[in-house]
Amino acid sequence: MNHPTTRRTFLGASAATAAMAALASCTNPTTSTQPGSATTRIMPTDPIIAEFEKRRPTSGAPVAQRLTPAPFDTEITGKSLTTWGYNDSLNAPLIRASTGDTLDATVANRLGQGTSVHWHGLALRNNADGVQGLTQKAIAPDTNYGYNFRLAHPGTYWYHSHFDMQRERALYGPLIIEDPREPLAYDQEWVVLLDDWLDGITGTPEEVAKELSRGMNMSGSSMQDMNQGNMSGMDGMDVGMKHMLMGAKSEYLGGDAGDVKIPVHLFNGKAPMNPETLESKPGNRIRLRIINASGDTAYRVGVPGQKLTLTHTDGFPVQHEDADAVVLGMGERIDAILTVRDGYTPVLALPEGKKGNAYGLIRTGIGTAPGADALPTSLTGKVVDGSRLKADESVLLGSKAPDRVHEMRLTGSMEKYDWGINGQRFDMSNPFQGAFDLRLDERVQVRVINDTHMWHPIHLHGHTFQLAGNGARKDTVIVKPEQTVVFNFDADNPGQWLTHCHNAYHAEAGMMGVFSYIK
Ligand SMILES: [Cu+2]
Repeated sequence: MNHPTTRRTFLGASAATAAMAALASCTNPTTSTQPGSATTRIMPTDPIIAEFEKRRPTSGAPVAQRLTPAPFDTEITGKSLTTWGYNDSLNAPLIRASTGDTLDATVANRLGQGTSVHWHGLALRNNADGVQGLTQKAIAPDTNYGYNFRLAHPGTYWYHSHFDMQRERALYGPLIIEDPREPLAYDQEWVVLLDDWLDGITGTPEEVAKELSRGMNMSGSSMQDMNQGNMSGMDGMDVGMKHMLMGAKSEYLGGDAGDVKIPVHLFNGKAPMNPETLESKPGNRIRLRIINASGDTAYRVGVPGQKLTLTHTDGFPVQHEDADAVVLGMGERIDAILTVRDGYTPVLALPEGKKGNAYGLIRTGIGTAPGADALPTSLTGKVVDGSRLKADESVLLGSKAPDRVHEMRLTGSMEKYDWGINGQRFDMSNPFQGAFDLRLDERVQVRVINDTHMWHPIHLHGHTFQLAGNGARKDTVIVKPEQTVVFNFDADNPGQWLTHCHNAYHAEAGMMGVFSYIK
């Protein structure tokens, strides 16, 4: 056991303690000094955060939203279960605003444990970023917490809990920021959230994370469990591996596709036996806003026999590109235009390297709805993901030599399940160890080097970087095994910003770090 405390820091009761420790520096609100160094960090409570907020565009219009995270009863594939969600639903409220509006969200925590809400993809004020332990203390049970911040950029975003494994239940929802000067022409919109679901069906996310943390080797705690008979009824290589998925292969992702056995995939909270249906008319142009909210599954999304015109990734416009299918890693978003044909049109999401599907149907009034079994099991032809698209001219960063270059090596293995960054597993009680320091107004280049045998969707909070070579502006990017992805961003949003793999189980295991503005 290399880091016996790492998991404890993330899980359960000790999380609040870790949050307190990390925010202890807030007694001196503007500085956090590492032992043995004179580094002064711009903390979320620094007055500069409010100063920068005033510079953001404002419409003066508030958008109020109450979110109540709580347990609720629901049904998935005919099975009754209790899970956690916002406002008692698998479909959390769709928050819709315009650029420049101020989001005024009240979170009424009824979970019986701490929580926080992260607004994924937004370049927002640091103290509203929702990372308990880094930008705020956890919201205590039975208390309310207010998030209030300006929405600076239009696009397709989402929000989710950033506390332990809570996002792996239904604690996530869409956040759409309209552009008052929208250049894209379309008749209808369909916001699509995809999720890999297991809670209450094969186990709980915490049970899965616990099992995976033991790694693939049959030593240590797995062997102890066997000796104690905890794994009775299982045999052979399945011993201790109720949830770990072996041999999930995706050529597109460069090998191993995922770690977890997923019993059902959801399209807007609906399993394939009862798909969501959108009413439309032939010839309508539908803007699909597709969000991968899953924990361990990349989805290949397409409409069999039709092309999608890809227009945005992670909220930002790209040079339009037609494709037969698009792959989304966890946390990624794609906007696409689809022209509706007569009859039923399935929007199909196939989990890379895994069984099953998720889909929704567009209906124009004639024909018969296809069943889940009648849909194709593959989507081929031209297949792309956001990392292969080019930024629209309007959002190019502009060429500038980097002031600072950071190397971010992705490390770890399935054998030990010791996912980390630069060989270190993140510890929220010591968040600045190994931090990527940067200063305001710098052009920062990040070289993400995947030293592992698995792909990772790497996410940066508070910024939208640009992939090298005039690539797309993104906040989450697929990095394949042994691949190096280079991106640049402008350090224009002071504070402390998490970066992490958006595989929930990899992040939990320690593949996280901090981009830390220093003075
Ligand atoms: Cu990962």
